[in-house]
Amino acid sequence: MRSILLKREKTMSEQYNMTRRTMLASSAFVGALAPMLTATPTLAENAAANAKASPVDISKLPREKIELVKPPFVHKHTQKAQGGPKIIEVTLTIQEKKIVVDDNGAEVHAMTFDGSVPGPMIVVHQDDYVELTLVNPPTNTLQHNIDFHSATGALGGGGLTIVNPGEKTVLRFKATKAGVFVYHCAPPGMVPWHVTSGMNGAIMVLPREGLTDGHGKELTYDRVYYVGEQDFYVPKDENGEYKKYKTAGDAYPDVLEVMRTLTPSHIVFNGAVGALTGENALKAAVGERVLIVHSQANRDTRPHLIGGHGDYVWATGKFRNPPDVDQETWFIPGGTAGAALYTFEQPGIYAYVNHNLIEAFELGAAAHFTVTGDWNSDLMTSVVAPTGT
Ligand SMILES: [Cu+2]
Repeated sequence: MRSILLKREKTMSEQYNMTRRTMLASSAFVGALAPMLTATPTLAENAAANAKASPVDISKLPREKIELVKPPFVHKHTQKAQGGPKIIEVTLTIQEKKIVVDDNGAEVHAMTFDGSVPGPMIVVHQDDYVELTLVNPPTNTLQHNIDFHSATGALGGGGLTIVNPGEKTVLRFKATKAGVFVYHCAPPGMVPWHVTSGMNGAIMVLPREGLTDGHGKELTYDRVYYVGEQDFYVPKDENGEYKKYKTAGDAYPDVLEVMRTLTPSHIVFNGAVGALTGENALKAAVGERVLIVHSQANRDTRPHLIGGHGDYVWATGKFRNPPDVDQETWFIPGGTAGAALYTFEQPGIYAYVNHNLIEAFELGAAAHFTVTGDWNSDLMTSVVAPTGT
């Protein structure tokens, strides 16, 4: 028994790495994941074969090009679909870049879609086709791809989109399920490293008729914000200072060691501690209906709006389910995006947090809403101001 306990099983990453090396050496390989790994190119081949065998004539569908914007903002879109399904063209350019993730200068060699953590949110309607151009510029050093949780087949597109530096690829998938979904990089052997280096984002697939409460009532929003929660694993030196590295590759062995503790050094909203607080606070006005989309590609989270509520909440983000109403805190499992709709009723500064309060206040998972408007004394009033007894 003891020897079994001491003999650590190979991790998924190690098996992937071993298999990749073995595959490169063109020799036979063993391991529990071997069938899955050999299946990857087969999946890609199957997808290509199926596409040839039963072509879908979408040549007459209108095309629309979307210019993505940096989170927490979301590109212009209509809440109800106008006309029939379209082919929505979008481009994501992968950027490997060093970012600073807190006020003390802790650095992460981030991997990003379009330069931001999280990547931009894409909005389409159910049954639209998403035609994504994924660009890996020659200035990058690593192989990447993209797995859309909203897509069907070929590892969410991951099996068809592996791009080396200097390459690009175009993937088209049909958005058949309505909801908010995570997308993330998932290159063989390095999935969690890329995801926890910032390489994730979200897509919102709206029902063609827009959002409803599940009982026939239309739900619309005046503003939408995209909050991407990110756990980082920055190694420390013997003095407890965050270590700095020249490249992502240099950092990898130490980062992997921290990752295996499952103890993040930072848990932040939109790439850094304070990225959505103070001057960068999200804005709203009393009476405005605000949709907050919140994704976490790797770890569970529990959003809470201090002093407010989730009027309508799709905690796991899928719009064919009726939303929960009047929520205080909602649970979003790792690898999921959720959505909450709230009409602000009081002015002031609200903190929007991960209500593991240690993660919010000590590690960074907090944002602010600055809300303008008139105070409603019926909802709350100070009867006796704090005073000496
Ligand atoms: Cu990647």
